[in-house]
Amino acid sequence: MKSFLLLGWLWLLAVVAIAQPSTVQVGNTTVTVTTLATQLDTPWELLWGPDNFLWLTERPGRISRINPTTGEVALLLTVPEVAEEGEGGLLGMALHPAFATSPYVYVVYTYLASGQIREKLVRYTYTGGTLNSPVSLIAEIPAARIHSGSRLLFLPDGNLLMSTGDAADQSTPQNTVSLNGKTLRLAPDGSVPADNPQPGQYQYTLGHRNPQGLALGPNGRIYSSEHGPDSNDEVNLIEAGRNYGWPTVKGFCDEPAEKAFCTDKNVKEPLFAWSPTLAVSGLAYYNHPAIPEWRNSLLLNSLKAGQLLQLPLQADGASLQSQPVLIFNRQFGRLRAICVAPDGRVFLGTSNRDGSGAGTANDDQILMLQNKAYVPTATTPGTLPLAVSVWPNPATSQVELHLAAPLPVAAQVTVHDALGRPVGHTMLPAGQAHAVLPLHHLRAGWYTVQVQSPQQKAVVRLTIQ
Ligand SMILES: [Ca+2]
Ligand SMILES: [Ca+2]
Repeated sequence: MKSFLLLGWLWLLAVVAIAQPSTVQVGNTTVTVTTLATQLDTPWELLWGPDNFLWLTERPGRISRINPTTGEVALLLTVPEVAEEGEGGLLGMALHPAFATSPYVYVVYTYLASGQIREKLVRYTYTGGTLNSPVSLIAEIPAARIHSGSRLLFLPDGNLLMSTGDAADQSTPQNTVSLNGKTLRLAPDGSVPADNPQPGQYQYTLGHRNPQGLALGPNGRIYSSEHGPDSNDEVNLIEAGRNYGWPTVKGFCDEPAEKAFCTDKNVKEPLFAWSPTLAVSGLAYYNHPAIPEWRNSLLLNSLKAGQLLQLPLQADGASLQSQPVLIFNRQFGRLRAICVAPDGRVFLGTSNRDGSGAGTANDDQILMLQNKAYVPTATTPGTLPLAVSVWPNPATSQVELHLAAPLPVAAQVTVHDALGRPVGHTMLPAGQAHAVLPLHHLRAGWYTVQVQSPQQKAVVRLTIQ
């Protein structure tokens, strides 16, 4: 009876601890951590969708949308073929960048073929609130209970990156015929882009062990995290055609046996390496004014160490500016999934039910990090709403912008893509209420057009076909 009561109290304390937001101090900024969703199982990928919902994979095979305000989790599909063997299961996910007109959802998972663990990349179509018409783009990739990767990331050029692990076979990463231990680059239809480093091959980089994070930075820079063996977890800058060393090289080219290989194979050294290892995982790029201390930084989760780290980048993004900065240290257990919302909030997924963690009644959880004191420009007191329309909408090669009345001062017109990145800019002169914006350089998809003067602002949604 006593132990029952004690357990009851512990449970209550755990719920209270979860329900109340905690804070972490980041320089001058107080970041509030709130639990958005609970009782998930090993969230693996977390994305901010163009529908302003979070998109989630859970390793047993579920794909869901999460309302970022209420935390309601709406299941879209349980992928029937997923085999959650060891560290495998449903892993990375990416949404087509022109989702409004090409509503494709890409997922990578492990499955069983004749009793063997394999990995495949599958494209679903999002229609009618569910996922239909699976098309297998790359299948029969050797996999294992460990080291199967795998993250997906769309590049600014419209192609898709997929990272793969060595599948516990160290002969694969340096074998250019094998799809394992690589970063693969493919067109959205699964074909090999004509400008890949090796003609006719998916291979974009080689020499990887077990990639667990993939993120896009400014100027198209690509960052990846991967697990080392007993030492040398790495964060790498991914460059076309480069060799990342595994299994001959661990971390930097600093041992005699590594140096000759590094010279011979033009090995790209990591931006940073951790020994002992942390089990680095989800990786994201942050550059929002909401948490100014994190601007131009990578945010990196870790499983074993349970840490969230900030990796400040140099202005050109090619190296780190300083040592990693510790943000969380085991407060939430194992951390894996991460994404940054266009409004500067950060969402994290715990990974306490992945077989290596303890797990509480609320695990796994989605955590929301935000600076509640941040006031975005759009609602700054004194900024008045502006009446703006765009025509046609959807548009193709250009769009006409109309203000209800001309402004006494010049206004900035900025087009942002679905992820909040500026992709076009023009100036609307004082006294003018009409402008034509060229769109031919933009891909089909969802965008916003922002018009801003010192006192007034408007944001309208634009679809490009
Ligand atoms: Ca390496
Ligand atoms: Ca080394």
